[in-house]
Amino acid sequence: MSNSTSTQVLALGIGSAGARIVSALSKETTLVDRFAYITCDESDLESVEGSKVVIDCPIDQKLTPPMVRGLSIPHQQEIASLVQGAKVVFIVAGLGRATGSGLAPVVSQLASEAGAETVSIAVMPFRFEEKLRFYAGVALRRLRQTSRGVVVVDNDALLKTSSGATIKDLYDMANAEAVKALGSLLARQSEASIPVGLNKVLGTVMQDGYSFLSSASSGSVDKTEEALSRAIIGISKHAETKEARHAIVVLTGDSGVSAGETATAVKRLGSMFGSEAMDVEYAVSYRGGAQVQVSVLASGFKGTRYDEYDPLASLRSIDDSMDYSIQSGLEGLEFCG
Ligand SMILES: Nc1nc2c(ncn2[C@@H]2O[C@H](COP(=O)(O)OP(=O)(O)O)[C@@H](O)[C@H]2O)c(=O)[nH]1
Ligand SMILES: [Mg+2]
Repeated sequence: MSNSTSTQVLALGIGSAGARIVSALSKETTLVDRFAYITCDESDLESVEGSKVVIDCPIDQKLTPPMVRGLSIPHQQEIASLVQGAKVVFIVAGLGRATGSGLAPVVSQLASEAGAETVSIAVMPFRFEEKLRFYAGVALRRLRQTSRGVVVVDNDALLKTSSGATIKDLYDMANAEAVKALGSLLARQSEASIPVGLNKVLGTVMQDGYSFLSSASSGSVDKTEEALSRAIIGISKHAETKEARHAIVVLTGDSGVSAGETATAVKRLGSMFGSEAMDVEYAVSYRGGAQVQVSVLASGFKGTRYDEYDPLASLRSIDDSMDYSIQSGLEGLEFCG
């Protein structure tokens, strides 16, 4: 990697999930230079540091993604100045509710127009959130149109267990896993890691189709093997694994992660995906514990099973421009921003 110091990398959290994940990521040592947040709800940003844009939203109505997009119009200049100067913008949002689904595609478009390479990281709804699937599917498709790369993260795959947990526990658990995976992928060079570097991450995700990021940990005898296969199973639930063309595998453990284990993981990846021609990069971080966490970022998937969430996806004739809606009676808010 030759130009890491001159590259301005921005991570932008959108909505409640996006803000929490990016804020947690900001506490890790990574290649991200700058952190920023956009949301409708000030309480998302209480303990968050960095640039912030809060969209004025009515609190007495159930918001929808098109409403939030409409309400964001007066803030477009502010949003554009957040992304100003960034060469690479990672947009992180949970999809399925109003803010992330509504704003992530707009922000990704603004960032792309400002000249940044834009990669969106889409956190998809839990299985129990069936009602959120429609908006999540629509937003994912829009992100694909407005970003150079889209990385799909499945909320269910981030959980080790859900029995007896509160929603806050689920979010905390999922965020810890997501941040560990993103942090290891975007790790800086240090004594405790052999990072993969920004160029390879971007080269992997800036491809046609979708990328998936999945991770799993194991402490068993065959921990690398077991974690690796669980991470791949996480992807196989939502995509056709044999479509994978590029992959990065990151092993995070203690100083006992051996070269042999790493080599085995790299060698076996192609056959586990059923895609022998896949090109594989790897990285190792020795800052973990006795368990091994394996993160797999794979790209080249032509579609995802989330497309089934979006009944419009199959109707090619439909007008596909982004809809902005402004509630009647709310037009005045446009000028309060
Ligand atoms: N992993 C994770 N998912 C979250 C978190 N908060 C919300 N979600 C999920 O993200 C999706 C969108 O929710 P949320 O971010 O609250 O909506 P928004 O604020 O309107 O964008 C839903 O599927 C939530 O279950 C979080 O902190 N971590
Ligand atoms: Mg919210």
